[in-house]
Amino acid sequence: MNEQNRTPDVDLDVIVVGAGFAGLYLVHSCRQAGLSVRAFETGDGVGGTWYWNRYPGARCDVQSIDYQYSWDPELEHEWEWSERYATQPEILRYLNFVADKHDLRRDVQFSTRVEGAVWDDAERLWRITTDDGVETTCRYYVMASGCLSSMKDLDIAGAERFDGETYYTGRWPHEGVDFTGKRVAVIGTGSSAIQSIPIIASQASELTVFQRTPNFSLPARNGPVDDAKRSAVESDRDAYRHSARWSSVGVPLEQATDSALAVSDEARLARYEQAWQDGTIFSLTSAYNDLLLNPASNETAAEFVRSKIRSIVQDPATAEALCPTSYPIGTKRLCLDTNYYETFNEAHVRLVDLRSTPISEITESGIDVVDGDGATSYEFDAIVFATGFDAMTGAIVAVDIAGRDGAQLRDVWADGPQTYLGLMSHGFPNLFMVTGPQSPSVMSNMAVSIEQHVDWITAAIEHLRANGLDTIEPTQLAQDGWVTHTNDFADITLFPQANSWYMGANVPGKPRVVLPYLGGVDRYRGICDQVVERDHLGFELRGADRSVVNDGVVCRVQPDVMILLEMMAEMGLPSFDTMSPVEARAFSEAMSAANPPGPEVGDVVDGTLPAADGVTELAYRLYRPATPGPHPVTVYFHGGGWVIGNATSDDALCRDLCNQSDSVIVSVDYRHAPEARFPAAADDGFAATRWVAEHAEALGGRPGELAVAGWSAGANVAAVVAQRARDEGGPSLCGQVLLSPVTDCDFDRESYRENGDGYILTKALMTWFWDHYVDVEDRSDPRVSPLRAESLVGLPPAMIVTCEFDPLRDEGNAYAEALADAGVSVRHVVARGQIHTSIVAVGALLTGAPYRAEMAEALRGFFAATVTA
Ligand code: NA7
Repeated sequence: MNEQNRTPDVDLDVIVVGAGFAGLYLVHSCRQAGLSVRAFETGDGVGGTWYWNRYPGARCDVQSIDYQYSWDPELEHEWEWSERYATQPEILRYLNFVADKHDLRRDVQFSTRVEGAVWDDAERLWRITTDDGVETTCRYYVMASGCLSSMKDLDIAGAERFDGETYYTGRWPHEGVDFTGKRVAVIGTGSSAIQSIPIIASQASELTVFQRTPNFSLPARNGPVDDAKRSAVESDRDAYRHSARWSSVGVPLEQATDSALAVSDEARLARYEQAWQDGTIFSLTSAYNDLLLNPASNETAAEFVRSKIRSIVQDPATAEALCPTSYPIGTKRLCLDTNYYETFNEAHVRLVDLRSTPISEITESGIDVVDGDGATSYEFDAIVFATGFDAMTGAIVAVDIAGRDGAQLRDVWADGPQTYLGLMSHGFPNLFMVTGPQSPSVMSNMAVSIEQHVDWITAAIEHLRANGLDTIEPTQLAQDGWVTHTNDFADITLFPQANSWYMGANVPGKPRVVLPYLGGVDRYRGICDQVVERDHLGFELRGADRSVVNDGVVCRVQPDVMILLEMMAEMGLPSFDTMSPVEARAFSEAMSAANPPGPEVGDVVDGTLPAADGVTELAYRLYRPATPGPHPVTVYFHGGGWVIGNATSDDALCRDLCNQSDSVIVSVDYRHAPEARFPAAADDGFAATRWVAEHAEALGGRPGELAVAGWSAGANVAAVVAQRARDEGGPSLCGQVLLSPVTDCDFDRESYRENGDGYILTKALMTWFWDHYVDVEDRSDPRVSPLRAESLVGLPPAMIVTCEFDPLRDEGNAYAEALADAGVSVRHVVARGQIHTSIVAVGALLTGAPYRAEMAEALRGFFAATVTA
C-alpha cells in the first residue's frame, strides 16, 4: 500500500453516543457486522429517554406491543407487556432485559459524556473526546442521542430564587417524589405535564397548573394489552412487523381515503367517536385523509375534541381555557392521558391561564402573575417544570462537532438543520444521526424508525468495507434537495401554523423550520432504499485512493405531485396512447368526472359558435365572475393533444381563472383529430376568437379587452391564434397566457429525454397526439409549430408557465426566449417540481395554486394595460 494513502488504525470502528433504544440496537448491529463498537452514555444505566424521564405517570404513547424491538424475534416470546401503554419503569426493565440478554453493556461506557468530536480529514477518522479527558478515535461516529433528550433552558425569570423544591420532568429524581400534603405548581401542559398532573393531584394538597397553550389530549384507555393486537402479532409476526415498517406512522393502521368534508355530520361524528374510544394517538388525525392538510377538515376534528373537553370539565371557564383554539389539531403533539381533564373537576386543582395572566416572575415563595393592572401571587412548596425539550437538534449540537475544515455543526445548522435524509450532513463525513431532523422520527413510532436507521447505517458501513472504501458523505446538491423536499412537504400541511417543538418554536431564538420529515415512514423508507439502489445517490463514497459519487437529488417533484404519481402507479391506469381516440375521450371524461369540482363562479353559460368550416357548431362554456360586469374577456383553449378534452376537462381551471382574473372566460372547443386533422384546430381557434371578439358585448364583455389562454395543445392553439390575429387583421389581443404550450415539432430536446416517461404526459403519448393531428411534412408549419414562425415581433405580451418535469418544458422555454428576443414583453415562470398535468389540478393539488394565481395576475395586468393605453 502506498504509504501516503495508508489507512491508519483507529481505536474503534464505531463510536455511538447514547445507550437508549437506538444506541443499544446499534451496539448489537455493529457487532453482528463484525465492527468494533463502543457507546458512551451519560447515565449510569441503559435506557436513554426512559432512563431520564421518570416523572410520575410517564408512559409511552404508542402501544407497547408496537413500541418494541423487532430485530430479535425471540424477544417477542420472552417479554410480555403488562399494559397497553407500558410505564417508564417497565420500558426501562425491558431495555435492561435486552441489554442483559445480548450482553450489550460490555460495549457501553456509562457515566461518560461525549464533549467533542473532530473529523481528521487526513486520517479519515473522528477524534472523540469524553468528559474523562480521554480521546478515542473511530472511523464512524453515530449520534444516537435522542430527539427529546436535551432539556429546554428555563426561560422564566426568577426560577433560581425559589426556596421550595423544584423538579424537572425530564430529570426526575430516581428515588421518586412524594407530594403528599404539599402545595404544588406544574408549569407546562405538554405530554409530560398531562401524564403527571392526575398523579401529582392525587397526592398534593393543592395543585395549580400554569398553562400557556392548551393541548389536545385523547383518553389513552390504558388497560391490558389489546387482544386483537396481540393475536395479530402472534398469528403472523413477520407480516405484522412488515406492515408497521411500511405504514405511514410505523404502526399498522387503516389509511382513510376520504375527506372529512365529503361525509355527513353524523357520519363524521361517528368516526371521531370511534377514534376517541380507540385510545390511540394516531386514530383521530388519520380518521380522514385531509385532516392535517385542510384547515376546514381539521376544524371538524378540533371542535369534536373541544366538545369532549367541555363535556368533561364542569367549570365552563376552566373548560374553555383548556380548549385549544390557536392551532390545528395534530400540529402540536397530540397527548394521551388518563383522567387529565377530569382532574380539573377536583376542588384542590386549579388552572392558571397564562394567556390572560402571564407569569411575571418566580419568587422565593411561589409564582407571581400579571393580573390586569395588578399582580397575583401564588405560594407553593414545590414547582414542577414540565417545560419541554430542545427537540431533535438540541442533543446533537450540544456536542462540539467539528467536521471538515473545522466547520462546527451548530454553526452550519444556525438557520436550521441541513441534512440528507436526516441521516448525515454535508461536511461531516462518517457522522450519522439516528432519527435525526428531516427524518420521520418523532412523527412515527420511534422503535420502527430507529431500527430502520440503524439498519441503514450498518448496511452503509458494510457496503463501504465490501468495496474497499471507508468514507461516506452526502453531497451539497443532494442535501439541499432534501432540505427543500422536507420544507415542501411541510408547506402542504398545516404543521407550520403551530408554534410547536416540531417547528423549533418552543425554544427562544431557535430557527423556525419544520424538524421532522412529514412524508411518512413508508414513503421515507422507500426513498432511503431507492437512494441505496441508485448507487448511493447523492453520497460521495471514498477510499484511500478513489472516490465514487453518483450525485443527484432524490425527490424533485413537489410532494403532492409525488403522491399523485404514486397513486396513479398503484392504480395502474392505462395511458391514452394505448387506446383508440374514441376510447381515450371516454376515459378522459370518466377521469374528469372524478376530479374535484372547481370553485363557484358568478354564472356558467353553455352555447355554440360556428367552426371555421362554416358547418360544424363548436361548443363553448362561458364563465362569468360574480363581480358586477361588464368584464374583460379571455378566450380559453382546453388541453388534450388536439385529440381529446373539452370544456368539462378544464372546467375547474377555467373557474379558478375566472375568479382570480376577474374576467369572463370563454372556454371554446375546436374540432378534434384524427376526424379533423391539421389545421382544423388552429383554424377553429382563430375563428372562435374572432367570433368572441365580435360578440364580446353580448357575452358580457368589454369590447377591446380580449386575451387568449390555453393549456398544452390548447396553449398551442392560443399561441397560433395570437400570431394569426397579428397577421390576418385582428382581432386585437392584449395578452396571451400559455400553460405548458406545445410550440414545436422537435422531440429531440433535453426535456423529452429527461421527462419522456413517468410524469403522465409521456413521449409516447405526445407522439400519438402528433400522429393523429398532423402529417410529418406539415409539422414545421407555424400553425402547429408557432416557434417556427418567421417573426415573433409584434405579438401580444405573454405569460408562459413551463413545468420542470414536463417533456414540453424546453419548447415552452424556447418560445418564451424567442418572444423576448423579438421584443415581446414576456413573463416566464418555470414551475419547480411540477409536471404537465399538475397546475390544472384545481382542488386536488395544492402546489400548483401559486402558478394559477400568477397566470390570473398576468391576465389582470394585460387588461389593465389595455385600459391605460
Ligand atoms: P412539551 O410538549 O414541549 O411541553 C412543554 C410545555 O411547557 C408546553 O405546554 C409549553 O407551553 C410549556 N412551557 C414551556 N416554556 C414555558 C414558559 N416559559 N412558560 C410557561 N409555559 C412554558 O414537552 P413535554 O415534555 O411535555 O413533551 C415532550 C414530548 O415528549 C411529547 O410531545 C411526547 O412526544 C414525549 P407552549 O406550548 O410552548 O406554549
